[in-house]
Amino acid sequence: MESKMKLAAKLSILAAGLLASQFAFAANCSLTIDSNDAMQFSTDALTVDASCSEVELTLTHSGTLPRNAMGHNWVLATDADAQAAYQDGMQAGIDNEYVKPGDTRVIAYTPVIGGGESTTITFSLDQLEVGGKYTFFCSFPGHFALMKGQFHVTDGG
Ligand SMILES: [Cu+2]
Repeated sequence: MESKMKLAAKLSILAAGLLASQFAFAANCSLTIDSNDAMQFSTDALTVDASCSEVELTLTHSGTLPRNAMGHNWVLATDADAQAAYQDGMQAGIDNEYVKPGDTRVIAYTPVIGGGESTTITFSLDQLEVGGKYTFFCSFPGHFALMKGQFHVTDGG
């Protein structure tokens, strides 16, 4: 009798865990990407579901170099706009997080962080289309060549 109850309790915990993980998986609205002292992002592709009302993105920097030497940010633009937004961002300087103030080509961006730091932003997918061509990149001067990737919006529903 006692063991049956224990089993039932275990099963219900397992079921709750499965439900929670399936829910989190279905709505892929939370992203984490790491950066390092070797001028690299941890991935070259990120995917979110179009049903996300907001995307939460966390950028971490697992290196040790300071923000002004090996700082990284995460900037999102269309493939077509990315290069120009990067060029203008570099010019804007670190005080502007290497993003031109008011740049409408920039869909979302994080501040520039140094080694050991992390930053989290949330942004809406209102401006983005399923299957659109989007590039994420770091706009720290000289980093664009190595630090970029594709951002996909999928219709998982
Ligand atoms: Cu960088």
